[in-house]
Amino acid sequence: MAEIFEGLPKVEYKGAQSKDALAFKYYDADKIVLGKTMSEQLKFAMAWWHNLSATGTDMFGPGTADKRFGAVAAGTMDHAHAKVEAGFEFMDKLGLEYFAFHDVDLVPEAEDISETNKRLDEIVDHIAEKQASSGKKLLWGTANMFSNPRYMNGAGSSNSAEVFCFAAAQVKKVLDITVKLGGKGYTFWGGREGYETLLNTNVGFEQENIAALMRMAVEYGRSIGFNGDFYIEPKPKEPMKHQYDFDAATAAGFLKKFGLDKDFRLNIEANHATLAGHTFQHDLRVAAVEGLFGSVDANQGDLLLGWDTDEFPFNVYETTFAMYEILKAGGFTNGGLNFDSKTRRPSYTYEDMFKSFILGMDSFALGLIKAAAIIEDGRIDAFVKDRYASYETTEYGRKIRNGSATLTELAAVAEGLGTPALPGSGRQEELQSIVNQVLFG
Ligand SMILES: [Mn+2]
Repeated sequence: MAEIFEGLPKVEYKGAQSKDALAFKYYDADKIVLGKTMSEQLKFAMAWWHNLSATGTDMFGPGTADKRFGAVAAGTMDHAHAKVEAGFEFMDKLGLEYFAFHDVDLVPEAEDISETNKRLDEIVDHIAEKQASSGKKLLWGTANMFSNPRYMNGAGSSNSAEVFCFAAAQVKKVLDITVKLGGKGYTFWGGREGYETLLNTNVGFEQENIAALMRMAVEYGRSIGFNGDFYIEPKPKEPMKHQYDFDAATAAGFLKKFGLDKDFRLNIEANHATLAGHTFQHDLRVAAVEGLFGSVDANQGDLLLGWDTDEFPFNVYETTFAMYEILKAGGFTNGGLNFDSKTRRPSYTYEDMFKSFILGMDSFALGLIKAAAIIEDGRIDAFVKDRYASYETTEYGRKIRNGSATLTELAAVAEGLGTPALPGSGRQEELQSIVNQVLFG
């Protein structure tokens, strides 16, 4: 197969002083940070949809990028094969070890699902061959259950049992593919699992049905040898007015209510967290606290806009705080950092695809280096520990923690304390200064 990204090099680490636009300044794959290589800590993945399929189409105009990759026409099986060749050449040149896809990113959908599945079998054989020769791995697979008009009211949450069956068929097929390609994750992003108006919606019924679909996915997946994690990817809105997987806390409650929390974890997307009115860091922390931290869709939004812009990560404060949370959660096991990010519409060249990933990977590499430095510095962790010290240094504090305290005895303690001391300064500004000192030296 001819080289597709002709003239674009294998991207190398050249260090922070380099002015080579096609080199990494911070991502040094084999460098050890907190006991693991950067590539092990970061586990970068390429999203098939944005990188190989998206052309910049928006509701105001057609695409600007030509992503036929040498195929005569887009939307053909020739094009599907060309995307496989392009994807593996791209991953090789960028040093990406993982990829992720939806079923319909891989092949054009046919009228009949049996025909779509035949097309998938053909392309999955091609991907498997490329994996065997390159060692690239599938981070996770997912079924697109939001684009086809049949999913206008959702998939698991659809009012139509017929549509539910199509959703089941797609989930089953993608689980088969995920197992065949050795994937360690299967993601549910509930694109249209929500509602436009409560006037036509039975919320409890729809949530039970979503859980039923997920339970069937777990049963089927485990029966065919899928031993990875299932993920819910929270998002509060868009395309629906309200989506059931609103944020990490809502998704955690849902998983625990329906007994799915043993098999499911959360795939936290930066721009979805911010749409929910949280920071990226907040949703990562909630996932970790719930014991559900799994994987990350890496991108960044524009806080001045009310929709999901899926930009390549650029803000190093954000990547630092994200990596701080990820390291504190124990790092990735089956999950990784999937770039659910797309070039801006005017950045339409192959070179822009490379530079986008260089930006995203360097931003997260820098975030990893700085988060490790904050942890090694130790002042912030020490302050947080000390802030709760009264629960260790007093008997009543210890009893509150171990669950043996009563209101009566604590009321007696309060009476004995007279005028209580204030709880100690939060020292937010001091801590923020420490962060700046670590980031900028
Ligand atoms: Mn997004």
